[in-house]
Amino acid sequence: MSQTDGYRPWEAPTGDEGAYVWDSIETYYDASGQVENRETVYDNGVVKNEYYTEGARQETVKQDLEDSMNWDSIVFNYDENGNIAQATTLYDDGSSRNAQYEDGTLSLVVRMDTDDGMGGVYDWAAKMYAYAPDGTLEISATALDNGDEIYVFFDEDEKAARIEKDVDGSDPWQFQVTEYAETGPVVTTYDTIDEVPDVYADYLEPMYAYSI
Ligand SMILES: [Ca+2]
Ligand SMILES: [Ca+2]
Ligand SMILES: [Ca+2]
Repeated sequence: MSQTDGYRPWEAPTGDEGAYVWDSIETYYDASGQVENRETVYDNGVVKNEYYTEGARQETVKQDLEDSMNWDSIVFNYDENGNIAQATTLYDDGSSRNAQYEDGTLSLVVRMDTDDGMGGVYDWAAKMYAYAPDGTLEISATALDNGDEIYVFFDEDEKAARIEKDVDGSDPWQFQVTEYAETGPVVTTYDTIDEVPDVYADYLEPMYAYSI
């Protein structure tokens, strides 16, 4: 998330109504004069509240009060250096996205489908994306509504392997491993996790273990 959707108070123009996307900015200070809370109201009805403790940014909450965005709220949390540590989005369709960061770099994203007891909005229940320290996608995992799980391993952003775990018993194997070799995909099936090569098996944990 960039800061281009908002302007700092000292950037606030005067006598230039309507030229900026925000409607009002109010800043509150603690007894020692440090910023405690800043509330920005945008023209589209989005309200952003930034909270500070002893001058350090703690949390930012954005709310889509006039329903002009496809989400309802986004909450950002920060680490001790002021870098973004976590961002949680609740979408209008009831699904959610939680992004976790290490030293300000995206490390993990967990998407959860709407929990309405009827399968939700999508044909999956949860998705996970794990990123390498350099920011490239390493593994994605999807838990389908039928229980089956699909893992995709990436190598420098290229799809390297796909593993399907049969949970609903519709397939004669438990694991189907597709490796994308230069000569074309190579498919191998396994009956138990013990037969799956360690390079993959080590990551085939129940994906909920990755979520917070
Ligand atoms: Ca909305
Ligand atoms: Ca679903
Ligand atoms: Ca299946």
